Amino acid sequence: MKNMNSLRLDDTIVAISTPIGEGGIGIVRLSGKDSLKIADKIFASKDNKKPSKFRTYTVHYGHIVEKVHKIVDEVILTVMRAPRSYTKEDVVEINCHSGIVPLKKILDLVLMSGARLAEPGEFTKRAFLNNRIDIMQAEAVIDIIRAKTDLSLRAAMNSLQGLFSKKVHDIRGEMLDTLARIEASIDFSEEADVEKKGTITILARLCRIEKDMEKLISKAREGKVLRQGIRLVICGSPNVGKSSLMNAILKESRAIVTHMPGTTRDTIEETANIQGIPVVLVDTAGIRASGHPAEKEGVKRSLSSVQTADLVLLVLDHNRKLHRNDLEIIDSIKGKDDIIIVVNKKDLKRNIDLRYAKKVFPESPVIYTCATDLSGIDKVEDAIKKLIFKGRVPAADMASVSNERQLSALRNSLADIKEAVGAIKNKVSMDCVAIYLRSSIGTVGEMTGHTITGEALDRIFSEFCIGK
Ligand SMILES: Nc1nc2c(ncn2[C@@H]2O[C@H](COP(=O)(O)OP(=O)(O)OP(=O)(O)O)[C@@H](O)[C@H]2O)c(=O)[nH]1
Ligand SMILES: [Mg+2]
Repeated sequence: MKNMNSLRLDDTIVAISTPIGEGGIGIVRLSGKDSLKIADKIFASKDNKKPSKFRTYTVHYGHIVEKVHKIVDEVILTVMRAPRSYTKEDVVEINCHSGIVPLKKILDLVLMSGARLAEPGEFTKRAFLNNRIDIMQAEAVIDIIRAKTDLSLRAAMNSLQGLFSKKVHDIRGEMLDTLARIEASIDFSEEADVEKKGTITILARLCRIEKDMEKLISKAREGKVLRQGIRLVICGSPNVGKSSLMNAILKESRAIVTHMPGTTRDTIEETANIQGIPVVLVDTAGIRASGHPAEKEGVKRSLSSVQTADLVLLVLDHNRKLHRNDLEIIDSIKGKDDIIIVVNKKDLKRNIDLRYAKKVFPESPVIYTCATDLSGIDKVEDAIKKLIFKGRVPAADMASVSNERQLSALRNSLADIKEAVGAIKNKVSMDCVAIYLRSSIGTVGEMTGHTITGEALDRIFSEFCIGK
């Protein structure tokens, strides 16, 4: 079995915790009950003191030695004793010279002295299994490592500090209380009057839980954006200025721009930081009927990337009447939610009539831009932010990150709460309400880690890098 070790806590793990390559320092990290004993075997200092005698959170200069006197590297060793360490176990960190040779050598020595190579994310997994952090905080650690913008980073830090998970725990607590009440009412309610009162209170509680969950889900959706970013596809007829807009938003000339229609033939992706939100911009080939096979393929790719977009910039030319190509594009993206209409080349004379586009997308903002002198680009950015957060820009200190797993657990859990509310309103038996509520509690438990399976844990931690 692949992850036989993954739930064991009785052995000592080790990994190189810094990226491999030529850098200033490299760190080899150990965690587990034998960490200090192993360090004793390989660390030598002038005063002959052994790491197992070091006080916690102290730093010591010395050498890593192989077979009594052969010096491997000059190091600084840090001891962090259980339970006040990253994993809640005894942790030893060896700061050595970076570079693959000394790092690998020290790692091998530690392995030969009785440690086991850590799996990716296993240090963080131990912090979870030893109850220092919950699963949402563990996931936040990945997010901190991968944060693409300042706002993403701050949000991930908030998650790590437990702001988001506290809300989820609170809701779960409410659910458990309510379940207890329901169970009591099933057992004891003899008198009709008492039963009716009890039902009203339970209904009120469930409705409050439902509201709280809805709020949390909208926050989680914003959190998912901060974590993963959104895909914004720029589409339109040839030559309207799509690539110029992409470059303007990126503030660099990434995509080739020429006066020839049909310049872009493949989709180009680049990540931008738009007011703190990581946005993957996708420039596409202008959509038109073409006989050229490369262009035809480009058009096909444009249409399919529009389907996977979170947000679409529909680019039109201020200087030109709506053309058959434009109309076809408008019809092909009909029904997508988040569309921003960008009327580019506003520096040129107005020939466009927007009535049709406005009729098809009555909710969409219309923004006039000139990609060549950058005017209006900031308005496009504002519109993107507004659409993503539905008008409510997340306050940096409130935002937290969340991922698809958390979001879908919240949604499933809410669905059960809604069933429970419906069951009470339809006077279905309390037993049935309890079943829905139990199921909902189980799903929330997957988020907090109360009812998570070993397999799900492995999936979460497999996202980590080695040594974290
Ligand atoms: N006057 C004016 N010209 C612009 C503006 N934006 C782009 N252009 C010019 O329009 C031409 C086409 O621009 P591109 O950005 O290549 O257009 P595109 O939509 O990517 O075109 P394809 O890749 O062929 O589909 C270039 O000559 C640009 O310099 C603008 O706002 N005003
Ligand atoms: Mg182009």
